[in-house]
Amino acid sequence: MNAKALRSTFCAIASVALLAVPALTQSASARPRFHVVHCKPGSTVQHPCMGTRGNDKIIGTHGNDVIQTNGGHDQVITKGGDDQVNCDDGEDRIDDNNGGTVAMSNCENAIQEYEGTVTAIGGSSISVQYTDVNDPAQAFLDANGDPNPVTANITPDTKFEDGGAPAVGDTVKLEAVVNATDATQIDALKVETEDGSGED
Ligand SMILES: [Ca+2]
Ligand SMILES: [Ca+2]
Repeated sequence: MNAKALRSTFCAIASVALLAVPALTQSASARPRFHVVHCKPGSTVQHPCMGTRGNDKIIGTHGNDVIQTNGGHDQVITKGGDDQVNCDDGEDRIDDNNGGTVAMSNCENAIQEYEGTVTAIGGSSISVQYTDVNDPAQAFLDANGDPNPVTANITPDTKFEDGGAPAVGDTVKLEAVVNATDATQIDALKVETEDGSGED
């Protein structure tokens, strides 16, 4: 191979490398802000399905899973079966969207969801007569005498979506966490007013 051929070979390789660089940069910037963790069947207490230290979407199997969230704000989808979810620091959302039971430990900061009708609202609290709740909400209710309506504190961090604060009689989805200093109280994180148009 003479010098000219060598140079043209080098140029060809260099152009390929230059073309490849923008593609790599693009895929790195399109990375999602949370990690998706797919659990493998057969997780145990000794070998749980482990989230990362950051924010994860942890997807269980249809069977029994033992899931460790491992810090961060995680969304856990247990997918049925009899599951055990061990929470760590951070607010975790736990959805059991296919029946079965979910035992939770250390999940005080799991995000509770209540869907129902506003029975009272003021500057410092909102009460909701619920018809549907998620597992963390049910665990809180069980530990506090099953109040219905349930009352949540409105804090400076409470977000009102879809047109601001609701009125008495509105259908809402309330998301709340246990109060940091009083475990018998919950703080509203987000109140979403349902528009009643059948959108679901
Ligand atoms: Ca995590
Ligand atoms: Ca499961």
